[in-house]
Amino acid sequence: MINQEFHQILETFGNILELRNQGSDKFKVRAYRQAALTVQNLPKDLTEYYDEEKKELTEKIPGFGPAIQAKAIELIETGEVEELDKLKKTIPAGLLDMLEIKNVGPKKVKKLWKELGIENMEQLEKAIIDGKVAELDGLGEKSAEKILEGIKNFEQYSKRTPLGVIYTQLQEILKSMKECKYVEQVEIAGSSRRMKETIGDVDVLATGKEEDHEKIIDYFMQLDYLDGPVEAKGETKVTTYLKGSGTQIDLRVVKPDEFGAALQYFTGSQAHNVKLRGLAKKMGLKINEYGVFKTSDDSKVAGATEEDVYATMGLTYIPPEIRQGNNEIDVSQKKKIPDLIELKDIKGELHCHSTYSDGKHSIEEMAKQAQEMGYEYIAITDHSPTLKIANGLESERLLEKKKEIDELNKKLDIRILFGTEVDILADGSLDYDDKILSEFDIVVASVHSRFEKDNTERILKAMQNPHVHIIGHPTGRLINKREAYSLDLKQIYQEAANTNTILEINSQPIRLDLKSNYVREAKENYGVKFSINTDAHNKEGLMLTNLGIGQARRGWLTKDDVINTQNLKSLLKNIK
Ligand code: DGT
Ligand code: CA
Ligand code: CA
Ligand code: ZN
Repeated sequence: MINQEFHQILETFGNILELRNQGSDKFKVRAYRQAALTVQNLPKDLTEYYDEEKKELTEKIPGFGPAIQAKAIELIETGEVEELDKLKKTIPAGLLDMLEIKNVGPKKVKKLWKELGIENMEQLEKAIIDGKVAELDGLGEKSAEKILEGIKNFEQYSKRTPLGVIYTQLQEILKSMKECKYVEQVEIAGSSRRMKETIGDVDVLATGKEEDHEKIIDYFMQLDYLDGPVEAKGETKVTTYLKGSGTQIDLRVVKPDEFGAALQYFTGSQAHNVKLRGLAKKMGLKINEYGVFKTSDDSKVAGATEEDVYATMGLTYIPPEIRQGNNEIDVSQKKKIPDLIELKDIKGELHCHSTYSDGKHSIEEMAKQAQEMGYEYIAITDHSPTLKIANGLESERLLEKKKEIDELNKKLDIRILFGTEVDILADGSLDYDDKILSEFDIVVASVHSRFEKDNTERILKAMQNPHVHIIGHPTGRLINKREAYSLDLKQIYQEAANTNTILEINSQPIRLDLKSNYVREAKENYGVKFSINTDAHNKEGLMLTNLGIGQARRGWLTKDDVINTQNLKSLLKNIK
């Protein structure tokens, strides 16, 4: 985390200096940018370079002059860089926000600021609508429109938190709430329960005796994971914020005989609830957060459990992840809801990194972690050489790695597969030749460059290579950061099916790529198979699989659709 933080700090230094542009700053700007890039690609955590006794960095990091070195040490020791706060005060605060807009860099911000006096996003939006931005030299109608689109995206994104960022915290909250003696039942509802990839706010629902409701609210309020102002506190509801992300969190306390109905209602999605209400109406029923009632005499027919709520409407249970307002209600009426995949079905990991490329832990440490998690196998898929920034492997080191794996396999109770994440190059060829590729047990092929281009041909060609088993993070999107590159998905699905190439569901919180609606289409219309991978760069990262499982369930996948639910023997037999 600290590398990312320092990267951001150095970027901001560079950006502010460029915006102020006082002649002599030019070289400093470049130095900060270079250093920012270096930090992002360091093979180890910055803290690991720090000698606590000598109060200095133990290794010389390329591009770190004395000034940047000092800032790194200050960040490690104090958690902040004081000079940055001072520097920030020298420009209007809104300028840095404007840099967050897609397609807007320091040059544009500076122009907008100097020539039109624009100091924040609201002023920028207004100036675009007024046509002033389009008139600027070097901008024009088209780029003004692009910026406006970027502002809209920024606003939409910046309010939502990636689920993975708060997922563990939510599990902790749930656990603590269950320990409260006044709480009879508690669940996280809303989009978090549906495992949506980003969360607007978190909805917690609890029940207990009516006289205990306020005590439950008070207990919740003193939990360690909450922070910030209390927006509203009533007898049955409180609104506050999560520590860290600042995401809003609501707790509602309801009566025990209404818990199921409330859980159903507040789990949503809204679109699902609308369809459910429509069905209820047709059946002479009325459904709301208090229960299911007969329209004729208002008598209550369900409410205590979610299962009852669905059953009174002639429905089998619908898992939260697929309550999206598609056809899940029809399918449930026909009793055809599939047995969705669960975390316990996963038998191994097929995409992760070790210290042989940009991972933090050794092959042995990664393997032991996987073993502890009950896995049967783990493929260590380090980067190929092209991705120099991530310390890709040259062929001598491959032999070394292979040997290390062979040795470890003799002594460990988990099978380590010799793998690679090979770069798909610009022309769709791969970064290792076929001879080398044939040596690997598992080959994941991924795009790590040319995100602005259409990458259909490139990926099709990679899938046609007989040695490629899996396409890693197929669309390249980064939630809140980067759109997917352009792809003709239908062609990709078709070719994946034709060539028996697996598409990855990458569990990284900001990737979750392939996303769930694509997953469902690829499965149902093309028969594509998937692998749920973590792309872990340290051993803790191996535990992100539950996020990928969430995406897979949202995409209606069962155990049979996912290759790493198979035991090692059938896995090796069934991959191409
Ligand atoms: P979010 O918070 O934007 O990530 O998404 P949700 O789904 O958690 O939405 P939220 O927090 O506004 O409401 C939680 C659930 O409560 C929602 O999924 C369905 C239900 N709900 C809330 N307001 C309405 C409403 O006006 N109509 C209907 N039908 N359901 C609602
Ligand atoms: Ca919510
Ligand atoms: Ca809410
Ligand atoms: Zn990777």
